[in-house]
Amino acid sequence: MPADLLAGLEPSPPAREGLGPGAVALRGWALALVPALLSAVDQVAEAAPFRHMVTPGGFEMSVAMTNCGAAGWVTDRHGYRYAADDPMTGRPWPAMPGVLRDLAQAAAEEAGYPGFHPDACLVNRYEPGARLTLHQDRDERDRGHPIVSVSLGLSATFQFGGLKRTDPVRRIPLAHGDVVVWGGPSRLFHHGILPLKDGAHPLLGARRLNLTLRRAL
Ligand code: MD3
Ligand code: FE
Repeated sequence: MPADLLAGLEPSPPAREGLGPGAVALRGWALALVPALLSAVDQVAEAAPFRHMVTPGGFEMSVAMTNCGAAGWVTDRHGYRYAADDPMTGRPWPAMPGVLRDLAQAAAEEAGYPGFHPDACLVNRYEPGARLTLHQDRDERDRGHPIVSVSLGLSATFQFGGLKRTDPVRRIPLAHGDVVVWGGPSRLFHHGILPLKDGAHPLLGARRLNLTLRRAL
């Protein structure tokens, strides 16, 4: 059957895909903005380089991180927290580029969370083997605000559990251009990223970037 006839019969992929209570995937939503997003990340990393932070337990994270916005997420031997200054440079984190702020606000609205104004963006950089063990995001002051995530580069397997660490975990692929809005009950669900598999993305090579836009303060 010709493709145009099939297109008339088959529903196009849904714009909004529910992943859990209050969690909405907008697949490919950031694709048109990729060049602007990548140059925004380059500009941020020039002022605040990617680095491997140390957990309170003394382990160096396999994911390299930087931040932009009024506050940035940091970890060291003293704990996890948001800080106004980059501990590596002693200067404030670079300002949040408008393209990030606007994308996050529009995605949150599309997912049913109008009036989202992020003040922090954590940028995670994965190379093959890098992973993020199951955790909750609970360092933000008001966890009633959603978090917007944007995935770029190599695909990763996201683990999505529940409120309890021992709740069953689903595996969900996150691909280049995918935007997910995590609000409601899902906002406090455990989640992680399995070790990144080797590969070559046409734009990013053997890398994955994940941007999370947050209301931290
Ligand atoms: C569900 N980042 O930075 S993005 C993190 O791909 C983090 O780098 C992962 O977990 C990454 O904290 C996952 C998807 C994501 C981000 C934040 C969440 C899912 C979330 C917060 C609450 C619930
Ligand atoms: Fe997280």
